[in-house]
Amino acid sequence: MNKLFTALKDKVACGTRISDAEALALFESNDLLAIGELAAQANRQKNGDKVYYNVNRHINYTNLCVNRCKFCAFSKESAEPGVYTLAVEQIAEKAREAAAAGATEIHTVGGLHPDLPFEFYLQMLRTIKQVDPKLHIKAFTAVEIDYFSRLSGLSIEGVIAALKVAGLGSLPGGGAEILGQRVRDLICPEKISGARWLEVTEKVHAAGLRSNATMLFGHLEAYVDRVEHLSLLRELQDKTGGFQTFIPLAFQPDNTRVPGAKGVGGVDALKTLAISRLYLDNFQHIKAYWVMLGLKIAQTSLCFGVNDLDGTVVEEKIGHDAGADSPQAMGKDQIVDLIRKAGRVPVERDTLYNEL
Ligand code: V47
Ligand code: SF4
Repeated sequence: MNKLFTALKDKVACGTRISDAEALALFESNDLLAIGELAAQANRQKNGDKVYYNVNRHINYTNLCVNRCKFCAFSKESAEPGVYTLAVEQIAEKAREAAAAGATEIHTVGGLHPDLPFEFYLQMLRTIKQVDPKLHIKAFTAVEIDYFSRLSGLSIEGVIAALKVAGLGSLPGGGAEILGQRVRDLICPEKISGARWLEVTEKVHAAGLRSNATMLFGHLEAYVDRVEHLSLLRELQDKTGGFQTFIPLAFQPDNTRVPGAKGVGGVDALKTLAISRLYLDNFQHIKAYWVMLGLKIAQTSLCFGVNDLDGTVVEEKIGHDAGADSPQAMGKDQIVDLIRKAGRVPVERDTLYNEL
């Protein structure tokens, strides 16, 4: 075993933080099994044999978006075929179906719609809560919170306070992409900067809401951009402790406008999940989002430091519009079976990781 892995083995055993240089060396290493063994050990120390999942339902209220990120095959312009915006009653119907199917969470995000007023989003939250007050609403990325602030003239704090009163429970981790500006200028030049994403997220945590963090990988970024991204998240987590889960999202290239884009291979996906577990020592959970990874890699990642498989999802659009070949939904029994067949203990959780 070379010097890097000997040093990291000691660090993992003592719970000592790994450096940016070590994370970069791991990305450059081809010893996937050694990286995975370390990550599995780090995860075992934190989470034992448990693997979490939840019963949830995604609702994407509109695909009309003024940003038009180059990696996004979901968003449309106003006159394009396939553009849609759901009415609040249609959203309520989906929430009713979800509640009837035993969902504990509604995960709802959408495009930055040019015309909908801020009141639409408040009404949407209130309506879902009226359908079933027990449903936890995980909604809106930091990108949308920033947009609502510009739309309403309210401060970020004012937007968060109004959404909370209307029923917002927590935030998903989208919009982070790669936080470094060099890459953002290439893949999402219209989107808020990485610095702004971090600033809004800090305010979300200060308001007492938990959120997740994602990283979109496998497009035009270099390993050094991934390490910088992880470093910015680890730093903010040291400050706020408000992140629950880290979710590396494997880029799906179909119908996108990223030049030369290819899909993410299994080795890169597993390596990235494992290094995330090792580097983000202040994150309790690392999630394999099976929609973007496919079921086989998602299951295999349970041997590479992952302890969360997300949920039943039901109606996924963002990954599937970009060619994801995973199913659109999973039954609770299927998720439990995937986890058991990996020799681990499935645990249904709510959005805030209370065991159900
Ligand atoms: O921010 C867009 C990504 C995100 C593509 O917090 C793409 O629990 C791959 O954030 N290929 C939204 N990814 C999804 C998201 C999420 C998903 C599941 C769980 C949670 C959570 C959060 O999807 C966007 C963007 O980074 N995305 N296009 C694409 N072509
Ligand atoms: Fe709009 Fe989000 Fe798609 Fe970017 S990723 S184009 S902000 S919907």
